[in-house]
Amino acid sequence: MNRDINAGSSMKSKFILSALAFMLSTCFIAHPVYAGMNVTADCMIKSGACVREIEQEKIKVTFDINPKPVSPMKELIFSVTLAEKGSPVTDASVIVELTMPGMYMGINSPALVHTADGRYEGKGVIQACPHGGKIWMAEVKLTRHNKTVSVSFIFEVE
Ligand SMILES: [Cu+2]
Repeated sequence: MNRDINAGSSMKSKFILSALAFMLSTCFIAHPVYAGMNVTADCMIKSGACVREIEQEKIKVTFDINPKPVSPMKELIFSVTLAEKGSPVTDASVIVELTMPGMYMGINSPALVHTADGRYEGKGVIQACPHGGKIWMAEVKLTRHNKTVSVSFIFEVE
């Protein structure tokens, strides 16, 4: 009789232990899994601005985010400097569309305004990712003479 009770309670505690282990493992394993999690940054924003050229338009786009390190839930200044054959482009409308590769994080498109010499600036905030993702894409869209062209920068937040 006594023996049976002991066997029963040890079975029960084994079950509780394995349930706990399962819960812990899903917690650690499931957390970073989302489509797009293997996308890697092509713009090392922590080391400085990134430069890319829009080939058809021959426009050089210099993109930066400050202050560094770039962290979520902090006010950030997005800046874009445009040059066409070495001359500043001062007549563009510029927005930065912020998205996470493979995850819908809402719409976040700070508008930038021209400050001087082809430099456009705007304030924005990068949301905290509920899945722990740190890779974001900034699509810089510039409109000039009723034509919109864009270039993307993939970067990592701290
Ligand atoms: Cu996310």
